[in-house]
Amino acid sequence: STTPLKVAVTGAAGQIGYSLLFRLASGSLLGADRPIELRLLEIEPALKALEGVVMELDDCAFPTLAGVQIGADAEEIFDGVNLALLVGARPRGPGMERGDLLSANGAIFTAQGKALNKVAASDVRIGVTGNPANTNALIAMTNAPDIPAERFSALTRLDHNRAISQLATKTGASVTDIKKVTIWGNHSATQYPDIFHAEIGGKNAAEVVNDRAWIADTFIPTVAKRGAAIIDARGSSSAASAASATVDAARDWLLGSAENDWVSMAVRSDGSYGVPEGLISSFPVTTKNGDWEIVQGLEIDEFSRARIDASTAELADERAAVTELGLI
Ligand code: NAX
Repeated sequence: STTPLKVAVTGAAGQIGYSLLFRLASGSLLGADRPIELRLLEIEPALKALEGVVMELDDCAFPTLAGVQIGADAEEIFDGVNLALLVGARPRGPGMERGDLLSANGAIFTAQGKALNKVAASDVRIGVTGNPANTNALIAMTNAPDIPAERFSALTRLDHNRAISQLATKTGASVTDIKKVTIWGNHSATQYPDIFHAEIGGKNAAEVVNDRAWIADTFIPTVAKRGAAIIDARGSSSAASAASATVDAARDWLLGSAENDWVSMAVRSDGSYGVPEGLISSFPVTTKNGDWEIVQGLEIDEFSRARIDASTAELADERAAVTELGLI
């Protein structure tokens, strides 16, 4: 199609935005033949910086970039969008309690959910990157009653990609040989990166690794705490890798996941694998034509069960907290 895909990005002047916009505009999402129109949302004080970013986008003369609109009004920016990437969020400031963080973000994601509900295109897909991503997605979804719940997802693709990379390094395999890695639960330190169903060159990954202690004591914590390690080394949180994962997730959602593989996406639980219904929790999913389906029938042993339960219990706590705050 030559009709531009209208893609909204929130928090567009932030550090993820500085990488994400250029990837989107250069054709990483749908290829070089499909034009893209960017709709960039920021808060008032960041609009001047965003104008600078748009000057740079102009200066790239991207053939795929059909237009850019910026603003601070969600209803104007989300008007007719086919894809909304909700990246902007309120970071935890000094002395901020978890409740403060949830209410600050609740204000953002209730308003954006309502605006999307009102003005987005009927085929809209919404991906939430801004933290706490799962619960922000739950808030936006609940505040957009006319948009089907399965159009909302939160990003765990960065964790998924991190898991693939760690596994490749450990085994000497190339990343393209590694399939069927799963991130379960929350995009937080409680997440469970699962390689018991993963494959390396067609063989079971856990058997190839053949080192339970490495899985439990090195692999899982390295993936789950990678964000903190990046902050420690770089002095700021993951940005280019988060942008890259945001593009990967949106591309696979719209165009479909690879044959004989799956991806990790945090989506509304239907109760599969004992994950409480209604939580936005990460699952192994296949995607096709803009729809996702949770991979069924995987055997979950005690080791995995305990870790999935711990992460989904944290999500249930977050849901209880935002329910109490009246955000959903
Ligand atoms: P920055 O602080 O650099 O940028 C965030 C931007 O959002 C700012 O420019 C701010 O003005 C804007 N913003 C705030 N409220 C807004 C609103 N109501 N409407 C529109 N824009 C608004 O953060 P950055 O490093 O870009 O990270 C963005 C979010 O991604 C954070 O919440 C971060 O925690 C989260 N991350 C999520 C990851 C994931 O895998 N799900 C990984 C990377 C990242 O940590």
